[in-house]
Amino acid sequence: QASKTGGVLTPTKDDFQKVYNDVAELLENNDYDDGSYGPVVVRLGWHASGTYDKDTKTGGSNGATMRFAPESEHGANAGLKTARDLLEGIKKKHPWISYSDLWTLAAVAAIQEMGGPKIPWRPGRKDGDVSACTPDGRLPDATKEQKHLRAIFYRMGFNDQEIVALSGAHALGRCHTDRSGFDGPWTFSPTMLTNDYYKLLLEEKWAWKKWNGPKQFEDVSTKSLMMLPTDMALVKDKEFRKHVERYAKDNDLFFREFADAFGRLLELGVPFEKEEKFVFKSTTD
Ligand code: DDH
Repeated sequence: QASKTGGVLTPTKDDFQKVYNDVAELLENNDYDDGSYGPVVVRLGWHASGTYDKDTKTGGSNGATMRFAPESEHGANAGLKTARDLLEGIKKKHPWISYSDLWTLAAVAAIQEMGGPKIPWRPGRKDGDVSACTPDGRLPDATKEQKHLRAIFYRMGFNDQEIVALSGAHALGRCHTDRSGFDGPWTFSPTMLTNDYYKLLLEEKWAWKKWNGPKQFEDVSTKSLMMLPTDMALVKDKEFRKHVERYAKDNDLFFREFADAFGRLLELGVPFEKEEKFVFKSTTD
């Protein structure tokens, strides 16, 4: 047991599995959004990690600096307090885990519990202080297109295929007018990870939504789904589109390549001491 013995803390895989189980229990069966906190918890893990800059080796999930202003106040992080507050109860119950390990483990739990692939995960992140907050502007701007996507994700060390794989997370969740200003879900099953995002990108007709909000697309047939300009860039750009087509055809391939890229995202910039990764049991296993 990590927490009860005192002295040297060496949490075991079982200790982390208990954290996983507690997160899993919190996610579903509630009135929040589409009935799950899963999507916003995934987004927390992504925004904590996606600030990484490989050249300066700054940012990334190590530190959990989104706990502090100014990072907590960055426009891209609007709404993520919901996820941070939700996980506060887990931190109280398992005080030995760092926030940075907890947020990334919770994102893994959310992906797995929403029907996604196993994401091998390892502990070792340490919480930092306000001085490690990253400057605003490291996360993608949804109003932009392929050139911007490449600048942002190449800075983290990802390639075109990984950019497309990671973007498939938009099968999950929705945009909120009081957070990003955009509105609506990308798919008809926003609490299940599937390759529907790619299928819809290719198969639906998309047109600019006529409204007073920021420029976004809506599907012509039901007008109930949305795409951001950055999402549409994945089918406009020839190199990106190749991978959209690969994933639309093959969900297993999407799951494998998503798991690789998402697992790496959560590890960017973390000076791990151990190689061993844990694969957590899902509640449905
Ligand atoms: Fe995203 N995302 N994301 N996204 N994202 C939003 C919601 C969610 C962009 C913009 C937005 C990734 C990539 C990009 C999730 C996961 C991931 C919203 C809406 C915007 C805007 C926020 C709101 O109003 O609540 C842009 C731009 C990009 C890009 O250029 C590539 C990636 C890589 C991931 C990931 O997890 C790997 C998830 C999940 C959500 C749904 C959140 C929710 O509350 O629901």
